[in-house]
Amino acid sequence: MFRSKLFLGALLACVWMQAAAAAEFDVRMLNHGATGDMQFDPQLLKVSPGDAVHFLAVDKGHNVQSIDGMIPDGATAFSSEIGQNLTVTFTVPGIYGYRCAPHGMLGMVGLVVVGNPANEAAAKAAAMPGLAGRQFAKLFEILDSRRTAQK
Ligand SMILES: [Cu+2]
Repeated sequence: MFRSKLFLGALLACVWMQAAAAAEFDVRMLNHGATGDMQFDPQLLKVSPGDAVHFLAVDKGHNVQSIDGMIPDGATAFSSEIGQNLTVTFTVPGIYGYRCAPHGMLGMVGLVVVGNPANEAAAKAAAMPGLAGRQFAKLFEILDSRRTAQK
């Protein structure tokens, strides 16, 4: 009896710690970003499974939506209304590519990396063409360079 109570206590402590450890991040939708017009800020964000990301419609006329083939298996696609905030809690590890529907083709895209990006090759292959594809290529390069720097 004592042992089962101890076990339950330990279990509850774990659940509580996980809840407490979940972090929150902001990604802003902007008309004028740090390196150009129509950008998410930050464009590349690394989080841990269970963390929440608030996509904030700071400037109107934008939205955020995941791109088919650029999210891990088992993850739920997400999409916001134009000009609305959206909070996404990322539970499934992997890379998530997303875009603004009106401006994705102009390069208004971004990546959220949740824990281990096991679907990186698939996400790269599914990236959009044109300016969006070039932007994604840049973000994947930054991701690579950070990984190299950590070694
Ligand atoms: Cu936009």
